[in-house]
Amino acid sequence: MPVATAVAHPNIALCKYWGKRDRALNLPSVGSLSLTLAPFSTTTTVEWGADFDELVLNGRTGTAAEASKVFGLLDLIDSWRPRVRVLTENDFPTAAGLASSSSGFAALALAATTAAGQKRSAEELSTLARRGSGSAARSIFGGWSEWKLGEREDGLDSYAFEIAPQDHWDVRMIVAIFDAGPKSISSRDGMLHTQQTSPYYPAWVQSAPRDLAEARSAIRNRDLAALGTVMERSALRMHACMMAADPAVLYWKSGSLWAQETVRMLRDQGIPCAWTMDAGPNVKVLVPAAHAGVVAARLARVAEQVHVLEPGGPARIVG
Ligand code: 2P0
Repeated sequence: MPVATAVAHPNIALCKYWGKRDRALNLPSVGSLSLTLAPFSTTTTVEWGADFDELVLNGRTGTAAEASKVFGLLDLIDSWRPRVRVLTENDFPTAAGLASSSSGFAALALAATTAAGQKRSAEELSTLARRGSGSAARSIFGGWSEWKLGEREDGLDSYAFEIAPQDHWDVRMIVAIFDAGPKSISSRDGMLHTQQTSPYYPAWVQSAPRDLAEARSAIRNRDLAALGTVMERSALRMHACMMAADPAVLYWKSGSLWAQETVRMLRDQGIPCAWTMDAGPNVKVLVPAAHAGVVAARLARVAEQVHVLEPGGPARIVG
């Protein structure tokens, strides 16, 4: 029976994806840009041919909603597929705003196509992973990647590409966890609700292209001050847009604000660093590797957990 195992790393967006122009094809309303991070990873094994469709996620049977997303993606790979067994493990908290769906669907797309005997290009894998979860399009690549908005109605030009490789810039992303539990509202529901009810949504969509252009250039120049300005602006605008939804989508907790203030204070003391936040209260801080220890120690005074992550490699087959 054909079996393949793939590993992928999660990514954290520096220019955020929030909102869809096509829900069925999972096409975004804005382009986005991210850093893929190690050592956090998802390892997924796909057995292409089993007695029944089975999803085991971190040692438990997947819920009906999880199974429908996973097997839905496998149907796109082969509509005449056999029954399939999927075993997937995250070595970090699931659904805590740490982008577990990004590594999860990237690993699934690669493991499943390999087990099915299909050879796909990185672009094709990214397009496929996007159908499972938007942010997964970016985790096919290591280092710094951008997910193109695309123009086509069929979405075939909406995939990610590498802006700069894993070893381009010696930075760290420090993840300060203030709540490792599942989020109050999923990204998928939160973004749909924001799109449908926030009066700021059109402004968010309009402002995104400039952020992307500035972030690309800051990454190429390894300019953390310039990148920091863009990443904080993108995160603040995304959250402002959510907060203006009706009712508000509010992921922040008191620790989130404390971490943001701490980053500003460290910057005033001459340490280059910048924060971002996703669909959860946890704060991620980008910092040159040489300053990571100081920043992590400061965040550890209040955060429940602090993880120091480094640029990771692309999704890959390991067995
Ligand atoms: C991002 N997030 O760019 C943004 C920022 C969260 C905040 O992508 O509906 O799980 O599966 O495409 O990719 C999280 O949303 O949403 C996300 P779907 P996804 O990383």
